[in-house]
Amino acid sequence: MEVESAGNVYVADSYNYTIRKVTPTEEVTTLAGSAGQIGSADGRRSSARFYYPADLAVDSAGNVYVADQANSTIRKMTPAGLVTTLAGSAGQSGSADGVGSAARFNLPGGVAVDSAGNVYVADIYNHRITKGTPEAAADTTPPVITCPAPVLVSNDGQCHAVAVPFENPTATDNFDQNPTVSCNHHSGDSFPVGRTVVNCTATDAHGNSSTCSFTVTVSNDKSITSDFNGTPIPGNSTVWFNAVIKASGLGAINGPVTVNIINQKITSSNFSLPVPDATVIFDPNATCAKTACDGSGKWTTVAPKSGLAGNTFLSGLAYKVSAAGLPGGIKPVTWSGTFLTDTAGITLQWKWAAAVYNSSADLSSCSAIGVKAADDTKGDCTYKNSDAAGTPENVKSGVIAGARGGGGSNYTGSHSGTQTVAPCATF
Ligand SMILES: [Ca+2]
Repeated sequence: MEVESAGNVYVADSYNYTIRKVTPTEEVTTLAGSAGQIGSADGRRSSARFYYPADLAVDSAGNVYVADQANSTIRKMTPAGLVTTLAGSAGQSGSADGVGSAARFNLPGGVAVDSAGNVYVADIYNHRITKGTPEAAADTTPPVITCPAPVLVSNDGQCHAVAVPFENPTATDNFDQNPTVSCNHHSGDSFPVGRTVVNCTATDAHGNSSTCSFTVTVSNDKSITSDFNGTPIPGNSTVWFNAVIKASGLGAINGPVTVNIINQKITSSNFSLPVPDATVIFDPNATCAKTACDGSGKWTTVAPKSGLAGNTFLSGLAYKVSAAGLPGGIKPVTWSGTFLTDTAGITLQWKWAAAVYNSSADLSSCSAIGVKAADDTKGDCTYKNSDAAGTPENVKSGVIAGARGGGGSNYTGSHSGTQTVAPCATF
């Protein structure tokens, strides 16, 4: 029972399972619940149900807090008569602390509220007093948002954009049953060939938010299939896969031209190797060619835009062979990827090779192996020799026969057939 400032008396009518009010003129009304009807339903006025409401408290705004004892929950009724379950879960007794429905009580018998809106519960069978902070202040927890897995769709071999449907992210929240979710791209939007990052945000009713992102890749894969090794490849050796390009059409374009290859894979019946993205920048201000890789294994090569003889290194991958080695006669082996450029009008002559390095040669760090960036005997910034673009100069003494190489001075292996590629000008 509680007397509020206006003189109204609020009563938890335990055995009628109702909340009642007595005015100063002794008029008695039932505020919520229905006499004789046991339950735990939230709802307005008589549609709400209680199960032995043992005690109540009224805050300065007129909200009524109820220790709904046999439900082991704390209920809240607004001045408009809407009853919700503030804390606990009906029929689930326990002693867990938590927010909202995650908290547990064991037959709570008393409730009080202070001027700050903190709710105190006498949790009798747990022999303790529990404090709950006000809802708005309590929810500082952002929603949990889950983005879909990366989306990969293939177009029809052309460079136009395609509509890509995807599963929307899902979000849950400690208080808000339906946090809003929005993304900077929508399912069914048109996506260009290439990789687009979709950023999404979930926001709860109190303004807490969290983000996730995923990628939508529209591929336009080109591939080159080649024979591979005639003889077995020894265990613990490394296969150095390397690819080169020669660009044409650069002279008609002002400024630098960038080429990217994404969605690269090297596949065969014996292995399926994802290859990090790679970039080549043909820079009118570059006087020599050089390449470097980052921690993810992505190669970036900068080469002069004109005057370079031969090929330019594009991409490489060191594949450490297991102790069991690889059998002879693996074929075919296919290298595929999607070519992109920032400048329309160029074409690329693309080919790949693979050489084997013995178990003593360490190719595990791409930044340590010293890859030659250009065929040109003078055009590489570091290696003024006749080695082919893609030679791992710092480990080349370890080359042995195998894959597409015969050992000796064939540090890259012999090249596959050449494919002419018109990259999609989509970035
Ligand atoms: Ca929240």
